[in-house]
Amino acid sequence: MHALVERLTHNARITVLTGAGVSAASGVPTFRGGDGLWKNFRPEALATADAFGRDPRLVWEWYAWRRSLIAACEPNAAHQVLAEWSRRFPNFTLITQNVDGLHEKSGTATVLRLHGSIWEVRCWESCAASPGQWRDDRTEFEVLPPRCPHCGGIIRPGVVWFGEMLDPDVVDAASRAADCDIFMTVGTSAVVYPAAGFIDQARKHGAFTVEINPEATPATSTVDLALRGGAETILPEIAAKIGC
Ligand code: BV8
Repeated sequence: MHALVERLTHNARITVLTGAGVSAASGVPTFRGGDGLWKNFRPEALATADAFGRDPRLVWEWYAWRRSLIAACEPNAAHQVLAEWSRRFPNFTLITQNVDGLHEKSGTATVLRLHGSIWEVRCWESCAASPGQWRDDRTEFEVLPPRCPHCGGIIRPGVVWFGEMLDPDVVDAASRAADCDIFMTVGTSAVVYPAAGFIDQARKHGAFTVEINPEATPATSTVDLALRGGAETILPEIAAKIGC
């Protein structure tokens, strides 16, 4: 831990990549943890355009379930420390795979959302009248799948599904942020790409790489420091040692 603390200086370029584990202590189910299953469907089976095309009602039931669950969750100590660091460190970047919006809710200045937001939607037909993507905070829906207010067709969640391209501007910004002094990967199983690839990019840039996770991942053997435990415990410990 000391090797990390001594490097967390005011002007250090610090980049943090987060996954579902950072929201676990808030009560948000992770993807691959035992709690990630919904009606025995593996998330990967539902989070695809094919699954939506086949049965948009089923996929929307899953997203409505997740929305109602996430709406009742509050940011935890891990989110709060990262929000504080986003204010204190001038060269701080947060990259997240999470679509739950808890980093934003905890006041994190800038969040690079690799996989979109569960609180945004867009028209499945991409009708001309509809804006690209728009905010939609509903947790209750009169009808499923919900309708596009512009064309009467159906809308889809504003997330990036498996097999779909990520927003190239967000990927570019994340790649630039991987060129940093300290790169921390927090609460991710490091199996989904291109997200997991940023850990290696940072290492190749010579960053001091750190993993925070109660379990080992494919990234564990590649990082300079692996801290075993919950993000909601370890991040406040680090914050206490650096005084912020
Ligand atoms: C694409 C949004 C290109 C939806 C998500 C290279 C190699 C292999 C495969 C691929 C590759 N490149 C592309 C692929 C295919 C695929 C992929 O990576 N597949 C994997 C499964 C092998 N990638 C894609 O499809 C991506 N698109 O590549 O497009 C392309 C090119 C041409 C043409 C078309 C396309 C799109 C990927 C994005 C998919 N969308 N989410 C939604 O949320 O509904 S991914 C989703 O799953 C999450 O966003 C997240 O990214 C991932 C889950 O991972 P984690 O967040 O890490 O969560 P997980 O549950 O797995 O782990 C939790 C961890 O936390 C555990 O390690 C646990 O120990 C730890 N933990 C638990 N408690 C705590 C904790 N840690 C700390 N504190 C705690 N308290």
